[in-house]
Amino acid sequence: MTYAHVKFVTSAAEAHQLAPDVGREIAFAGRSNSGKSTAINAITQRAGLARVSRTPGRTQLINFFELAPDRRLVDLPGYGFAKVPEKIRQHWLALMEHYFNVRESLVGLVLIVDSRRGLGAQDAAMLEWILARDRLAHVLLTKADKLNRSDSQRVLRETKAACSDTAVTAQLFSAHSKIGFDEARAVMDRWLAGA
Ligand SMILES: Nc1nc2c(ncn2[C@@H]2O[C@H](COP(=O)(O)OP(=O)(O)OP(=O)(O)O)[C@@H](O)[C@H]2O)c(=O)[nH]1
Ligand SMILES: [Mg+2]
Repeated sequence: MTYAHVKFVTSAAEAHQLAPDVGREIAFAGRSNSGKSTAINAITQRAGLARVSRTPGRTQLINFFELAPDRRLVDLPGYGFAKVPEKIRQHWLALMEHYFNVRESLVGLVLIVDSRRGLGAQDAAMLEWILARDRLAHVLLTKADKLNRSDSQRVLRETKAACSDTAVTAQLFSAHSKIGFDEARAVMDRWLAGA
């Protein structure tokens, strides 16, 4: 799969605005500020494709990007930001539930986890959600440049151990230090291959 021709398709704030549900797509989910948009930009080598925010919780839209005809990446709105008003939190929950329940083209979830935090309760709930729907999941432990080697290896080990009775895989990633791009693309290529 080549990522060079990626382009923005559409943003959805409401359930009826999702891109057509055809082909295969991979969703990126994670806490606010975990580095979802940055990871999409890094993997596709397109700075500024997905908007990177300094204000956590800013992306409240589902953003669709097309890699090739019927092959998409999806940037989901982040969770876990304490200052989000209850009304927005409820809207987020309803939109995510709808997306995961109806989306037939969804093949797998790339779960973005800040390596300094490790897997949290909401991340684990997200993995359970996706596994219950028989989809694949891969964890990117982002901002690995912020940890030394032994700490990053420990987080990777702990994450793998936490997922050991599932098919969930995990790796270290850093957009800033260009760590893990090829490994992430290899997983995504496998998921996107096929009819
Ligand atoms: N050091 C370092 N910082 C990173 C890395 N990836 C992302 N960041 C920083 O983390 C912050 C959040 O990145 P985003 O990509 O906007 O995170 P997000 O998960 O899309 O955030 P929301 O859309 O608000 O949920 C930004 O200030 C990024 O520059 C990385 O690999 N290393
Ligand atoms: Mg974002």
